[in-house]
Amino acid sequence: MHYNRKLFFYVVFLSVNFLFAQKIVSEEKNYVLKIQTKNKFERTQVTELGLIPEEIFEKYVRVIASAQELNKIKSHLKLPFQVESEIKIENIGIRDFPTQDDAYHDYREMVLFLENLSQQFPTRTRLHEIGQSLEGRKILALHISTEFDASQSQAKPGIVFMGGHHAREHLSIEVPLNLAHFVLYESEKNQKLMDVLKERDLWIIPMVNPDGCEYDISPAYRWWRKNRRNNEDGSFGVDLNRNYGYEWGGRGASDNTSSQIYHGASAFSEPETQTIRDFVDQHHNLKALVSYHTFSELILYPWGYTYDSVSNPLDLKAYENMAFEMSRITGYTPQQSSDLYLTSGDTTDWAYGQHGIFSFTLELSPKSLDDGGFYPGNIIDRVVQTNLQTAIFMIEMAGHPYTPPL
Ligand code: 0X9
Ligand code: ZN
Repeated sequence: MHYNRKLFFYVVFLSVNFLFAQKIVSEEKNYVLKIQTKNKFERTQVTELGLIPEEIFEKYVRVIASAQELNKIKSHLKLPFQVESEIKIENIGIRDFPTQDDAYHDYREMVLFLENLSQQFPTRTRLHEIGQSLEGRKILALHISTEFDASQSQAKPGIVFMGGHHAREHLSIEVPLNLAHFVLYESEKNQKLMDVLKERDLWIIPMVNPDGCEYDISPAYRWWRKNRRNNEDGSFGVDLNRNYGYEWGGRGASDNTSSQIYHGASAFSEPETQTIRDFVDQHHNLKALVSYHTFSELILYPWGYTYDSVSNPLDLKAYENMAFEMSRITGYTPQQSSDLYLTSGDTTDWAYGQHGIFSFTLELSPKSLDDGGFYPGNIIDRVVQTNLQTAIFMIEMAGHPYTPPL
């Protein structure tokens, strides 16, 4: 809460169109660039430079670029955009989460949290290791149900909440973790919630990318996004949210190994996405999926790989209704993913395209980089509070996605 985001930034220089800079930047530093773009088509062109428009405004986007990416842009002869400013991001040399962010769970704390919770509720939960990351960390799924025999639990509509695809998006882990805690404790005293849960099969996978999440916080925040695949050309990491196997390798993903949106050597090349694929493939009752990310306060639904809307009009209406209701609760903006920019190989396109599961990407708080971006300080309680009701709404909707509640 006492965190001062300005610690992270200092302005290095301002310029227009990069006429300035032949000086080559080095080291493991990151930069915030402001790139003039007017619409989703131009924003997709930004992704073709291998960059992600993290923040979208009417006339420009802001992206985070590594020193290497910055050098590449500078050597680009004919950039289609004006690049306006450059802010260098300073790392702070602290191990683990810094004191002001103690409330966030690192990998070990996340494991303990889930183990404790499942011990507190032995009849209502099972904790599963559904796979392992590249570096051998467990990918855990907490099953909250009244039945644990697959034939019985899978007779009920299922929903899965996931977090931590992207390493630096730590708040996306806190929301599903706290959601698990909340529904278990709250339903003990709230009969209405208990009645809803009895009719659903609920799964929580809070940290899909444990290697990246650990790497991002040690020895200091690194603004890391991908997993920790050694690409064996000096670069590391695959963007797990470009590695799913639906329209894999299309626009909005990069085949450049050092890009932040590198899609991997093939669809599902990564153990982390294989784990989610296998989990979803094996749970035929899943009707809804929520993948938490940060930041920008958005509610996104397929498609991401094309500007076209989903073709089934009933599905489209259901998506719009659910997104609208979630936006009413949270104040977040509902839109089709590709209204932002194209992405291919993300979780939600695959889950919907392959399995027909109603799938949403929730970009949590804050709204902007100026409010702290990926490292907003301890806003966990507020963001969890805002998102509990949306999550419970989605748990309810998993049973009747085409019929809004009265
Ligand atoms: O680019 C992503 O993977 C997601 N945003 S994030 O800043 N968390 O990385 C958004 C995925 C949704 N798809 C599209 N915007 N097309
Ligand atoms: Zn993300």
